[in-house]
Amino acid sequence: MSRPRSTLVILTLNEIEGVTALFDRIPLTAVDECLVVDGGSTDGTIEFFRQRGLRVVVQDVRGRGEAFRVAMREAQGENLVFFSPDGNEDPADIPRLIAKLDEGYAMVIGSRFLPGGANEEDERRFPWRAWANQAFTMIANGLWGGRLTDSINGFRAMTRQAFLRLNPDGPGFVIEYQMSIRALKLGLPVAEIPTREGPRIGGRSGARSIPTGLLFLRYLLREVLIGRRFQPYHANLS
Ligand SMILES: Nc1nc2c(ncn2[C@@H]2O[C@H](COP(=O)(O)OP(=O)(O)OP(=O)(O)O)[C@@H](O)[C@H]2O)c(=O)[nH]1
Ligand SMILES: [Mg+2]
Repeated sequence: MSRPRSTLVILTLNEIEGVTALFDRIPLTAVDECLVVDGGSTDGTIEFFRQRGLRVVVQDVRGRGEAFRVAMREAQGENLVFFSPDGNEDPADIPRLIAKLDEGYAMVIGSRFLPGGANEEDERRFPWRAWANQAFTMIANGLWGGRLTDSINGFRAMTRQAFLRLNPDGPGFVIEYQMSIRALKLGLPVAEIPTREGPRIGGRSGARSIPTGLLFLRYLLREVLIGRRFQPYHANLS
């Protein structure tokens, strides 16, 4: 059985305001499959998508890290794009991420720090968060020989094969950083394209700065200690 070429994975937890504002701009026709992975919304987000005929998988275990693992099991496409409809990401960039993947990259990350990119929310409201982000990226580049500018951004696309090889097992918001680090460890071809992060549309941020920063430090140390001793995800590796 041949797989669909591309899957758009929409990640949500109580994101009804963003979803309502952005839904019509999500380029569903640019992908072959669309899957919503929801962390247990109680604000109507799940019903919103189901009413529009989209498949929604509700997580048994909460957290953004777990959402990626659900996508690893459920998404069928050869290429996967992850999109968070909270206002931070521009749906118009979805086809640009896919197009870059088609050039032969294993992973394409939306970067807020490349020329042409922007990090409006953090620059205005949380400048220290932008500095911390860049420090974590510099550390990953230094330790594993990368040239990334935004290793932690969630707006990204990757091939199914790359995703399964990275087999991210981290919790919460460290999952993207872990995937970037592992891609560098394996020497996978990773590209970035500039993306502009706009302000949150509504709802609430799930990422609290200090606990998230400490989680990053813990998982950075763990990745240093385990080196390349992480196994590809086997169940679906085909
Ligand atoms: N499936 C799923 N999605 C989640 C979960 N937690 C957060 N999300 C979604 O992931 C996206 C990013 O979460 P945010 O809380 O905005 O994190 P952030 O972008 O780092 O923080 P802000 O700067 O405040 O926007 C949003 O679309 C959330 O709805 C979860 O447990 N499961
Ligand atoms: Mg956000």
